[in-house]
Amino acid sequence: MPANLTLQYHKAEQAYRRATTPQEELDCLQLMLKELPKHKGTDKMQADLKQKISRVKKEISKPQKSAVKKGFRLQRHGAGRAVIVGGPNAGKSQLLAALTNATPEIAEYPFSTREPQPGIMPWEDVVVQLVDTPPITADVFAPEIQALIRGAELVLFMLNLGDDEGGQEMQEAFQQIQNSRSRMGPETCVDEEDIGLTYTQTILVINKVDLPEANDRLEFFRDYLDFELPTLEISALEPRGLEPLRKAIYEAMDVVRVYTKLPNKKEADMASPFTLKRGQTVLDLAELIHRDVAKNFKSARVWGSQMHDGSSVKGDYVLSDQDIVELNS
Ligand SMILES: Nc1nc2c(ncn2[C@@H]2O[C@H](COP(=O)(O)OP(=O)(O)O)[C@@H](O)[C@H]2O)c(=O)[nH]1
Ligand SMILES: [Mg+2]
Repeated sequence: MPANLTLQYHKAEQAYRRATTPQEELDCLQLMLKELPKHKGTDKMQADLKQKISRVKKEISKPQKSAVKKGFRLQRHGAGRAVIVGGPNAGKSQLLAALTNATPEIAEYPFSTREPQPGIMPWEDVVVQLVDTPPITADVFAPEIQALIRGAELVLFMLNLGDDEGGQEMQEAFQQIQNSRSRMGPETCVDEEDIGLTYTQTILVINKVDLPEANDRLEFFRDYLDFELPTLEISALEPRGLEPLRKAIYEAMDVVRVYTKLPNKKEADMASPFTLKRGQTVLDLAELIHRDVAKNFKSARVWGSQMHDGSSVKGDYVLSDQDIVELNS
C-alpha cells in the first residue's frame, strides 16, 4: 500500500538527513511521526520512527557515549555537500586536494585517510562542501560514511584506473553501499514503502585517466560497470576533466543564488549571495535570514530574469537564480 506521504513529511525527512546535532534529529523525527499518515500501510514506518526517536533521546541523555559519534557530524557549509567515496587508493584525497582548499594526506598505501575530512570548493560566487572519506572495502564500511552518504546532496563514487584490482575494489565498495540503508542512485529519493531506506544522487568518477594503462583497464572494468550512473572521467593528479566535474557538483546542489538589498540602499549586497533550494520562495528566504524577518514580512521587490525590474511580489514567489530581492516589512 503506498504510504501517501505529505509534502511536510518529505520536508521533515529532508531536514532529518541534514541534521547536524542529535537535538535537530529528534525535532525532525518527531515532526515526521506527526506528519506520517496513520493507516495499516504505515505501521512499520511508525514503529521504525518510534524506535529512532527513542534511540536519539537516549543519545541526548547520555552525552559522553555520543561524543565519538558526534565528531563525525560535520558542520554543513555553503550551498550543499558532496561526499567522496570508494575503494582504497582511488584518489579520493587527491580529488579533495584538487578541488578544495583542504590539504589531506595523499599516499600510495591504503587507509591513509582515517576520518572524514571536509574541504570547501569555490564555484563562481558560492561554495560547496566536499567531504573525503576512508576507503570502503569488503571488510570495512564505517557507519559515519553511511551517514554522510545519506545526508549529502551528491555522492562522488570513485573508480581507480591505477591498479588492476581497481574494478574489483570498486565492486566491493559498491556492494557494501548498496547493501546498506543509505544507497546510491541516479537521483536522490526516499523509499516510500520502507522508511530509512534512502538513495543519494551519485556520479561515477573514473580517476587516473592520465596513466598509459588507463584505457585498457577501463575496457576490462566495463564488466563491473553494469549500474546506471552518470559518469565523468578525470585525472585528479594531472589535473584533467575537473571543470566539468566542478560544474556537475554545483548543479547537483540544485540551488539558486539570491542577493538581498535593503530598502534604503541603492545597491544590493552582491558579494555574498544566499543559496536556496530550487523551488523555494521569498518567504523561505525571509526565514533563512531570521525568524522575525519572516514574521514581519509584507511584500518584496524582485529584480531578475523572471521579473520586471523591481516588481512587487508576495511571499509565495518562487526565486530564480541570481534574483535580487528587497524584503519589506
Ligand atoms: N597517476 C595518477 N595518480 C593519482 C591520481 N589521483 C591519485 N593518484 C595517486 O594515487 C595514490 C592514492 O591517492 P589518494 O588520494 O591518497 O587515494 P585515496 O586512498 O582514495 O584517498 C597516491 O599516490 C596519488 O598520488 C591521478 O589522477 N593520476
Ligand atoms: Mg585518502
